[in-house]
Amino acid sequence: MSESVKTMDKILESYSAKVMKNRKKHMLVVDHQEEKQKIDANTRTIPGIITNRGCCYAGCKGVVIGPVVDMVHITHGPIGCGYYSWGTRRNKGKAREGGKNFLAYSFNTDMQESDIVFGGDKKLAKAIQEAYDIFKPKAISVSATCPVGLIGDDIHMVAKQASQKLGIPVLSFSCEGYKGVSQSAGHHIANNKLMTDVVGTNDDYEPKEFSINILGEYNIGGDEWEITRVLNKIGYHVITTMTGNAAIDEMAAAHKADLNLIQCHRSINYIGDMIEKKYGIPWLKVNFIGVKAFTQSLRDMAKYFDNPQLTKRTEEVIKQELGEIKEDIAKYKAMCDGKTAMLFVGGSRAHHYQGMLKEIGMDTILAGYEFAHRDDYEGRDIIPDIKLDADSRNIEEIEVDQDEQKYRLRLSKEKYEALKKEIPLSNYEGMISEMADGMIAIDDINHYETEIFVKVLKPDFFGSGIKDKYIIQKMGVYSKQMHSYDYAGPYAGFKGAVNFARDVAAGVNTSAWQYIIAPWKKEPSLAGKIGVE
Ligand code: CFM
Ligand code: HCA
Repeated sequence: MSESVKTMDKILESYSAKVMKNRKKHMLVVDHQEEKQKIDANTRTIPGIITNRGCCYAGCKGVVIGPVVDMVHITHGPIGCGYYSWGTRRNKGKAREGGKNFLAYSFNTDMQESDIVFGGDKKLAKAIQEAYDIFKPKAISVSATCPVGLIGDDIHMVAKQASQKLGIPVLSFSCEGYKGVSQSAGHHIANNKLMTDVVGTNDDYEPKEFSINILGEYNIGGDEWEITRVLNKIGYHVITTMTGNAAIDEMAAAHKADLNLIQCHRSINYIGDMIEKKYGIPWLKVNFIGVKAFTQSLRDMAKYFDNPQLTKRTEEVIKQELGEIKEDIAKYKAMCDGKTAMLFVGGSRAHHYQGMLKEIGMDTILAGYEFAHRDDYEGRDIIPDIKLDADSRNIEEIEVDQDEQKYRLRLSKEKYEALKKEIPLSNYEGMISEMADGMIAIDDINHYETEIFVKVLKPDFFGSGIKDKYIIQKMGVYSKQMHSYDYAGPYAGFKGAVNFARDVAAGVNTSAWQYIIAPWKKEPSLAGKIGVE
């Protein structure tokens, strides 16, 4: 029996029968001989277990809506949630020419006891007005935290009235933290509102050739800037990125694109599906992390557009960019070769970084997600198998509006079906398909399981979040926050790959880890050596 299987069994045996039954379904050892491996995901964490998950408000305000630069984002609730979702994610943004960027601000209604008792809607209306008077934003968002749902403030009515009075969109989100089982419910809530109230509202935009949107990319540490640098060089026109460094008018013109790219499937697949259904624009699953994956994604895009100049330019740019980074990657590979990694991140990075690690010679022996759904592990074709719940895709209500004159429908049904066989068009294979046999896939890992796996399987690198990073480092294993990249980045694209390789090479090779056990615990103290003890 492999060490991985033994460790999994050891962990499960230490649980009570009920917990064991639950956790057993959330972990597996990859075996591609088995026809279709199933893993439980997107279910409630067992109370008492120390999870790395966040909440619905974090997924809606913190993740999807928060990065839009020219909107004022108001958190309606007591101050804590607004404060702790302020700045830590490192989603960067710049003002457009003549425009504004409010990312450095934290706007909150700071509800007090009296607001909880007598209602907070008047305070919210005042806050919206005040924010408008001072900042004159193009749009405002209002995100509800737990107590707002409990006392029943009608934030949607307040937002509607404010929008009519001020003449700007005021988007309200009932994303109370307790909804759903994780951040995931918040992604869905944010996606739905962006689709109903923003996408499709800017018809003035005149799309250029090769127009695309990048969905599920949040410009953490500047990733989006490195990706668009390369895409622009090839000749693409990015109408909007959702929502890293996004601007409201650009998102409103998303329906004018030829193709949607989906980087993080988990947080934005709803918009990808809804745009496809409503406007007939397909989406392509891409991966911008790692040289090979980025190169492959660029080639898949060229296949979609099927234009000789674009294809030629794609190859030229790839060649040129590879030439510039080849030596650096080889240098860092030599420092990392043969080392092992574990990855536990939100809902997509545990997959995206495996290829990058492999390029520097590191195998990922365990990988998992905090809040992904089964399709992110097993692939989209398992969908009919999933019990639909409030937190699942729901595109039935979307009106179909496929006017070929108005929108840029590029593909006939036949071409679409033919392309689907060659590239991941409106399809995602999931993380497990790319993991090697014998590796562990684990959902919603808890701190106890993390400790055991790290102690027994001794990885050289652990890609983690803030909640687990220091526990892992205290065990003598280099741990990097894959959410915020600690203080570094960008890590996406060609130049990002070099940054990542350099940081990992430094982290796994530092001599710091040998001092985790104090030297005097391993060898006699100086006093002992000279015989005075
Ligand atoms: Fe998507 Fe993200 Fe992720 Fe995510 Fe997140 Fe994030 Fe993440 Mo933190 S949207 S699922 S909800 S790639 S904030 S930028 S790093 S957990 S793996
Ligand atoms: C969130 C945001 C987060 C948290 C990161 C972490 C991020 O889900 O609330 O736990 O280290 O990327 O900032 O995922």
